[in-house]
Amino acid sequence: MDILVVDDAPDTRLIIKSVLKKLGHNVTTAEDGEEAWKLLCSNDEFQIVISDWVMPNLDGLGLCQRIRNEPFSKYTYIILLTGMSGKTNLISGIAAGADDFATKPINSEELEVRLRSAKRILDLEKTLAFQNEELERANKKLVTYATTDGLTGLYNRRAFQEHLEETLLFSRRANETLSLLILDVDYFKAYNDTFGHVEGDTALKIVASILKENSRKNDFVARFGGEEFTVILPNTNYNGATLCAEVLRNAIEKYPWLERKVTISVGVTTVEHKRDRDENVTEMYTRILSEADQALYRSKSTGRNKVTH
Ligand code: GH3
Ligand code: MG
Ligand code: MG
Ligand code: MG
Repeated sequence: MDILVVDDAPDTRLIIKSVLKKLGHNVTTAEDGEEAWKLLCSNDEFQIVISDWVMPNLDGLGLCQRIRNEPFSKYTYIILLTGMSGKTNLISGIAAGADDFATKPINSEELEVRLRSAKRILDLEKTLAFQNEELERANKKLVTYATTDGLTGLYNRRAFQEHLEETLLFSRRANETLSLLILDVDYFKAYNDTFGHVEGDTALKIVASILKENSRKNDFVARFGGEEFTVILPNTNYNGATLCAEVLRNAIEKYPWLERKVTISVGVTTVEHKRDRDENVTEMYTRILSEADQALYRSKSTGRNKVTH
């Protein structure tokens, strides 16, 4: 193990160092708490600190407190050395964050067993840290699964709703304009009926990737369900949103479709937040979605493959 020995008495440092070396540890020494602290801050290898209590500049208690107040990524096990064996000392040592105590003069057998006990704690800590990392990785994966559409890899409806609600609240607070597009593939039932569901799925994947490729970095593209997609356009007004929608509609129309040309109809709605409405976020979400849906319906009923506000 990598051990930092802190003592202002040179002979004590030497004795402890030679005992620890014999036990097979890597040892670094410091003359007082300040020097030890500098070493700890510049090197995260030290697993154990064996520190004298009474030292000039920064004493053992002060060093303990500093170590415990600093969120080092790994746990530092602290053994305080003391010549005094009064109970008040133990209490203030533990209160400052010490894990164990050893009395001077140093007895090598005592030090050896105390280090073995330290190793048990450090091993346990390492296992816990590893398990924590695993858990974090698993959680990230779960979040991805829960927010991703399995077919297209776009965000799913759940992620869309969450993001739209957040964006609506943010834009209302910041008094920013925001637009929403709903896009629906035209006559897709017929496409499926003619070419089958597998070809239909492929077409949906292509539509999804065209939407993604032709959107800006901050636009939020999702599969709302079936052959319907949504795009949240933050900080975008009526003209900007119409332009974006037209780019998407055009890109899909121009794609070199093999079987049959696929087109989409788009409904656009823009939220100005001009008057301060007393809607809660769910009401806002429902209203915006229904406005975009009505616009989509107008696109459909006036010929399809078009963008309507
Ligand atoms: P419109 O132009 O009015 O939108 O006509 P449409 O045929 O697209 O509308 P409709 O809602 O009647 O049909 C949607 C079709 O989309 C029905 C369904 O078979 C198909 N569909 C929905 N989800 C999927 C999917 O995940 N894969 C495939 N292959 N087809 C899907
Ligand atoms: Mg001392
Ligand atoms: Mg539909
Ligand atoms: Mg459709």
